[in-house]
Amino acid sequence: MPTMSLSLHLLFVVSISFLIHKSSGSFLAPPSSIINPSKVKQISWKPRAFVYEGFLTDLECDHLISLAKSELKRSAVADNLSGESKLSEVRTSSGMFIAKGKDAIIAGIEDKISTWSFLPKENGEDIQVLRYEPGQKYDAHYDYFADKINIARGGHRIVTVLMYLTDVAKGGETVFPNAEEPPRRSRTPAKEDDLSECAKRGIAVKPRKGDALLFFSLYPTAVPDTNSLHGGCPVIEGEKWSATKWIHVDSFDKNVEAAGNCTDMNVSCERWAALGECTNNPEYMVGTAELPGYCRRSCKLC
Ligand code: PD2
Ligand code: ZN
Repeated sequence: MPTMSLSLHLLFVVSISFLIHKSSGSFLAPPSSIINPSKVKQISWKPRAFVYEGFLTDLECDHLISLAKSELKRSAVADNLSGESKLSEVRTSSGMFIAKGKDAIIAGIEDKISTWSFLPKENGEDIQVLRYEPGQKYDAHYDYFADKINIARGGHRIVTVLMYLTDVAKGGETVFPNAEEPPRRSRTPAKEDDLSECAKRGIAVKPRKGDALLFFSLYPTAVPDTNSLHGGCPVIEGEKWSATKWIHVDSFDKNVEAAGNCTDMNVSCERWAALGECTNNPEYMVGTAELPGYCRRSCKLC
C-alpha cells in the first residue's frame, strides 16, 4: 500500500474509534458495552453453551456485589407443580434481585447481555446476584419451568446468562452433567487438577471473575432441551459470587404493565360483571394481552 494511502487508512481507523468512544460518552476508557465475538468460546452443542471471557469489567463485578451485599436472603426454588417459591436444600446460596436499569452500570450490563444473546432487554428478568459460601451449592436443575404459572409471564426461559463476579479457590464450578462432549470445542477445558469431583461429572465451567456463561434451555424449535440440566458445584474453598440473567421467549415486562394498569374503565363494569358479561362479552370486558379490555378489575384478572 503506498505511504499516502496507508496514513489515510490509519487516520480513518483512529477517527472511527474516536467517534465510537465519543458516542458512548467516554474519552478515557474504551467503552465496555462493545461485544467482541472473538472472546466467545463454545463449550458444548448439546446444550448450546458458550463462555465469554472478560464479559464484565472488574468495576461491573464489584458494583453488582456491593449492591447485593446488604440485601441477601436465603435463595428459593420454584415448586414444579404449583410454581410457588419455596426454600429447599437443593439450593443453599443467598441471593437478591437488582431491578432492571437500576443505574447506568446495571443498564450497561443489560445492554451487553441483550447484544450478546440477540434477545430484547424486555424479555429478561431482573438480574439475580448469588453468594455461595463453603459447602453451598445449587443441585442440578433446569432453568425452564414445568408449571403453567411461571410460563404465563414471558413464556419459557430460553437463555440463561450466568456471570462470575469472583474467582473461586476451589469448587463452585457450573456443571452440565448431561452435556455431550463435542468432537471439537473451541474452549480448552480446565485442567483436571483444577476441578472438583462434582465438576468432573460433566462439562464444567470454572468461575473466573468477569467471565460469563450463556446457554440455551430450549432447542431452536422451542422444545425444552433436557441436555441443559446444570448445577452449581459446592464451593470447597473461598467464596463464590455470581449473577444470573434469565431470558424468556417473550416480554417479561408486558404483563406487569398490564397488571399495573388494573382499573375498570367504565363505571358500569362491576354491574356488567355481576350480570356475566366477563364470559358473555370477553372482547370488551377482558380483551387480550396486546389489547387489554375495559373491565379487567371487575373480571378479577388483576
Ligand atoms: O451460580 C451458579 O453456578 C448457578 C448454577 C446453576 C446458577 C444457576 N444455575 C441459576 O441461577 O440458574
Ligand atoms: Zn440454573
